[in-house]
Amino acid sequence: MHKVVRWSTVISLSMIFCLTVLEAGVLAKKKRKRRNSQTTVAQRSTPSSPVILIPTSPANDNSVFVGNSDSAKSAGKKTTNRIKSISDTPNVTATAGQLLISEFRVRGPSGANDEFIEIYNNSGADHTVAAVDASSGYGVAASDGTARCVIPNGTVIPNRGHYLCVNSVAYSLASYPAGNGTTATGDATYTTDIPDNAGIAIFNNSTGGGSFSLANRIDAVGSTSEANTVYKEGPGYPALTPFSIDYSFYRDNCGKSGSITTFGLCTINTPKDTDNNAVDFVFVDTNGTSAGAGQRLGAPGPENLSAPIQRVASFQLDSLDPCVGSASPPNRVRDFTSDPANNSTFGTLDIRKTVTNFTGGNVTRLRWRIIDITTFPAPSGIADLRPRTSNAVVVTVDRAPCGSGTSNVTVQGTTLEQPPSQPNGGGFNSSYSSGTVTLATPLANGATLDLRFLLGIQQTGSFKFYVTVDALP
Ligand SMILES: [Ca+2]
Ligand SMILES: [Ca+2]
Ligand SMILES: [Ca+2]
Repeated sequence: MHKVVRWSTVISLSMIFCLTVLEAGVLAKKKRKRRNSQTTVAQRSTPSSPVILIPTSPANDNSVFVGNSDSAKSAGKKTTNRIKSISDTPNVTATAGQLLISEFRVRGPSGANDEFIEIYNNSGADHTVAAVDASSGYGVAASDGTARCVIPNGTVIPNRGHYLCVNSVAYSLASYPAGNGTTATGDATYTTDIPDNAGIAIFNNSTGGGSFSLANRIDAVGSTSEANTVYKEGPGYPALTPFSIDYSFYRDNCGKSGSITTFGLCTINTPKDTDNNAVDFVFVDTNGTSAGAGQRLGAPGPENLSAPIQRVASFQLDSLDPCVGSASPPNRVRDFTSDPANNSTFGTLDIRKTVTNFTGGNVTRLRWRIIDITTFPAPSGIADLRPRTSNAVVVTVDRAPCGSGTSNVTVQGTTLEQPPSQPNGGGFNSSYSSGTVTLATPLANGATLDLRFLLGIQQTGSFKFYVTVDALP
């Protein structure tokens, strides 16, 4: 039903690339020392209105990205030097907003039981689960008042880490990549269907009954058709027509509520919780289906305890070739070859970057999450981009000191992570893996990786593309 693929018009491309606050400096003062990039951010001219269209070459590079030099480096040092406390403090029960339902669905291609509920640690520190009462942990319940999962007392959810609760009757995303040799299997499972559009909440206890109350609620999400206000925040997300599609609702982690047409930097890079489900959650599916809660191409990305963790502050993303602008080859390459079979009717946009690890230690797993993009169904004048898998290429670059000779470097490809199958290409909330970073071949602290992000173009126009980085030591 609802086919996504509609190739339209022509215009060209321009872009915004992103991650946190990053590469902003590159735009305004690309040849200045990295040290200055952070301060440049505020001064740089952001495309709050659609960028000027240029017919043949993508100009107006507003690439933003992850990590910034000084902050990244200092973050790495702090990590290295931190002395762990040896005092034995009691675990403290999570309060409202410290854990979030960060992504979920209550139906999928395998039917009504193809469900998952992802919990995110938003507390700013590792969290050890400790029920407020004598019960066994935190209950994750649907609005029928029945717990589907309990996160057991003593479970440690790392800062910015996740816990995944799945319906084992029909959950279909267990093979989505997670950590090293692990996939997105449930940390806990259940077998009782959650009705379409029913609310879900996490409580500070698993006692249930009257203990599943507003006062004991840590977070909730429900639709406009959910009657029990304990199980939603605000009026609720727009109720869905229950199609069995590969969809999810995930929390906005850019600050634009999933808008395809809003340009400018992302204002956040972690899940948003304003206690208003209608603006905090973004609906995506792999066909760009209109199901009642907004329409945008994208993919579910369930994350469990083993999944890599967002480390934007500990990486720096620079242009592959620092001696030319980030919108110019070899940093950005526009290929006009039409390739409809690969969602590239108007060719491709190839973005090349150099990432530096400032985590303070080895990185053994690296992936990139798309938090903002122009994609289907973009209106005329705005690019419809389709993230796709790429292979390694050898590229000639100039590097500091500029003008004193070139060298050839291998730019590693990135893999669009599946399942779910993304025959139309990736979109919002899809992820790319840097497959050369592994346990056997880690990226050392201070080391760099040259990599590329390949985007098919189904409609030309102004564009934006922002990612965050997830990593494991
Ligand atoms: Ca269901
Ligand atoms: Ca909340
Ligand atoms: Ca997720």
